[in-house]
Amino acid sequence: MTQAEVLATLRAQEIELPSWAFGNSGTRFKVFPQAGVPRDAFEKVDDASQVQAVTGVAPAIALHIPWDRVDDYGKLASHAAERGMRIGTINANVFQDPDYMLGSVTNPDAAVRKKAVAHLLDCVDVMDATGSRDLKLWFADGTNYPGQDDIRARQDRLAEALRTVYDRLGTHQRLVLEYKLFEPSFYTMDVPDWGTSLLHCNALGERAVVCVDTGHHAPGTNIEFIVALLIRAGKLGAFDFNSRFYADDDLMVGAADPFQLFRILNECASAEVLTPGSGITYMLDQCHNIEPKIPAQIRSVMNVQEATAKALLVDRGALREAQDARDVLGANAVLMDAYDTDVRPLLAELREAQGLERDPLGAYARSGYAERIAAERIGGTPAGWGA
Ligand code: PSV
Ligand code: MN
Repeated sequence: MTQAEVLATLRAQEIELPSWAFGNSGTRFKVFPQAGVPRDAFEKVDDASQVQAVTGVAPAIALHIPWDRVDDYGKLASHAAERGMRIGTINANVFQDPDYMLGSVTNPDAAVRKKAVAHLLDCVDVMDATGSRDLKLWFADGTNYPGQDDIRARQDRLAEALRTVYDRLGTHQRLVLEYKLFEPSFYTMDVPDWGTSLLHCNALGERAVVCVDTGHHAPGTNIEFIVALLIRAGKLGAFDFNSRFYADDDLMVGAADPFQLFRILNECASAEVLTPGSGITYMLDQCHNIEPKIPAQIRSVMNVQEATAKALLVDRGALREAQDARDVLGANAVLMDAYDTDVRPLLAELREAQGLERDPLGAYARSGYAERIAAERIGGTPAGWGA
């Protein structure tokens, strides 16, 4: 790939921001509130637009319903457009209502299942109003004790609910099914892994695709292998990027293991699926509990960009040659050469060429936005994920 092609791909890449990253969040021990936190989805869009303003590659914000419930979603979409943003993925939330203690769409009680499916269908209505393409489904559903419920029956209930939702989608819309190894259910999750997600997506049809949340695997899992398989099957729909040290830590992407992020993006670069035409949504799914939220999102976007730039710099010709020559060390060296490249000057040049400042974090700090929202956003209820 020539330098011009590398820059063009980096320019075209889009990284979607999660609305919930801008609200207050924490652990089950404590939420430490921050000054200037948005009170509603409109203010979350405002904050997200600051990330876009200094990076130029983050033009979409994902919503979580009902955390981001508003009376008029069309108005929210216009508000976003006025700020150079669009509404991206709609994330359904069927894990915070007391009725869902034993599951939502897999609950043994048909009335609870019906309520959960109704919410998912409401989310498709939201997509119609915002122009969103993707409905992202993550289910906390599962069991805590062996024998608690019938594993196969739960899969049947899940399949039935997914079918109802899939059939409601418009022809341009997609169902994106996320998996998670454990938590909050500890014995079985109903969608614990990529295989389960893929089985359901394959049964549903072409517009059902898998979401890989990087924090949702056992330690040591080779995530890039999963990514390669899903790309090969045409079933990788989205990433939820974040970092984990221990469980689903939701820390900034690239903070815990930048080399893993590079290896994942290397699979995407080698398959040439880094840009929006690929149908893969590159999204962050993070919470900033102790760090300032807007700079943390900027840092995360930069981390994805840096790993992407390194992946694009892999000399594919030299790699193929080394692989064909059975040159184990040579092939590995080609990859490591790219990873060891300092791409920060290249990205600074890219920004300059786009009319942006070379240093996004500095640009944000100098904008005075943080001080302004801290002074202006007084009163109201700061947004948080504990809706
Ligand atoms: C669940 O852990 C998850 O990764 C899902 O994507 C949720 O929608 C998101 O976190 C936000 O809590
Ligand atoms: Mn996620």
